[in-house]
Amino acid sequence: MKITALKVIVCSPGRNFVTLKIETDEGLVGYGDATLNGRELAVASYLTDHINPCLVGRDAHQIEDIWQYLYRGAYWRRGPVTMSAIGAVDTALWDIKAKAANMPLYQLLGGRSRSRVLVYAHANGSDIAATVEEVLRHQEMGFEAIRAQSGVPGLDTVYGVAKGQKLYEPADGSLPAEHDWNTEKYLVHTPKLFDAVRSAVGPDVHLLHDAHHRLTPIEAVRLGRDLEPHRLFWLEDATPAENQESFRLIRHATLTPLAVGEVFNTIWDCKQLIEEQLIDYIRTSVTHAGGITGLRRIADFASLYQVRTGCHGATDLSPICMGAALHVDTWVPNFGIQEYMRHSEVTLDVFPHDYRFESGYMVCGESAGHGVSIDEKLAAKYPYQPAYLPINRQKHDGAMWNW
Ligand code: CS2
Ligand code: MG
Repeated sequence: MKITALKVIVCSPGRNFVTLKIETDEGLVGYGDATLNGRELAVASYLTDHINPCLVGRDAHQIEDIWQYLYRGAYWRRGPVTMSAIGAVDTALWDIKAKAANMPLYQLLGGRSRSRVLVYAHANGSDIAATVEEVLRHQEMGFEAIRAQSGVPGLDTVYGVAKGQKLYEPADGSLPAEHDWNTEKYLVHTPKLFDAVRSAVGPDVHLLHDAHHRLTPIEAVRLGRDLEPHRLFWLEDATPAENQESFRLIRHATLTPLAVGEVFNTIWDCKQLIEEQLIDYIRTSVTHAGGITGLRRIADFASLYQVRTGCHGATDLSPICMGAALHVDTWVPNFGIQEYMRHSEVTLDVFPHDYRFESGYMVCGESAGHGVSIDEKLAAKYPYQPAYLPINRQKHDGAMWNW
């Protein structure tokens, strides 16, 4: 089966997405997500200008060879732009192969390991009371796992907290917004947040929190210890993970489970974290980790060390990524949990999908492939809008910090 055409669709139904469509001479079409929040056009160009011309005429069934060709052939390996482009090609080719086999993608990976996929929701609020209310609302909706993020007294805007009633969207400016940050205020406030949340929801709800790379290792130990009484499901991105060794301090000083990886794009970013069991969950996504092929390698490696998957599933990954992730989640033996930030209606209209939410769990569809496509006509009504992620500066001296 030959690849006959590759098309990059950049659209903005509620937020920016980059989609790759691959067509074949047997009439089968596959879709991949190539969205990299705040750098969308870099990936769109990497595909259009550098990858797509090399793939026309190749055998669409040769998924692994094409992955190796794109990974090794670039010479300049790895990185979020390269691996998101490879991820989109790979996801589209797996979609095509599953359609050719006339089976849902999870069957091609090895069949069903679970009847449904545990997901976690995002609950956020401007203060503790508002966040508790949101957590209770999500508990009411049937979620068994809920991430709580709240505003921090003394700071105007912090990661994870929506402005007003809107769905939280971090990329909110045509240039990067500059937010104040103060770690001390955050470290004093967050344990109080979870005191209130845990007493409100009781002992059975899985609670999660994302430190979003903003702590040093010793600060992460302090937060991990302060949160131990609340038995979190995980504390995410406790510290930036370029130096994987830095997790030794956190791991050996606190019982709070650790999750890392949404910004990783190859197995090398997390090899030490996994083989030294410095983390409990690996967060890499289908889109950013080189597709189904890349994610499957990481998941299999993680399974050797009792590290479980916890795929990134923010709204800045498209429904195509969510659909593909749910098929991986349905198959993967060392599954942990799937992030599920519900896309807006306008996004879901542009990406017809067959997955569904059922009181705290997601179920992937049974149609051939990963079950998600794009309505190109409707997508064309939502042209790309430049949007950047914010940055943090330390409140007391204005120095750059991690957002
Ligand atoms: C966050 C992400 O969902 C999460 O865990 O870390 O929403 C992240 O902030 C965005 O994907 C950045 O674009
Ligand atoms: Mg995160």
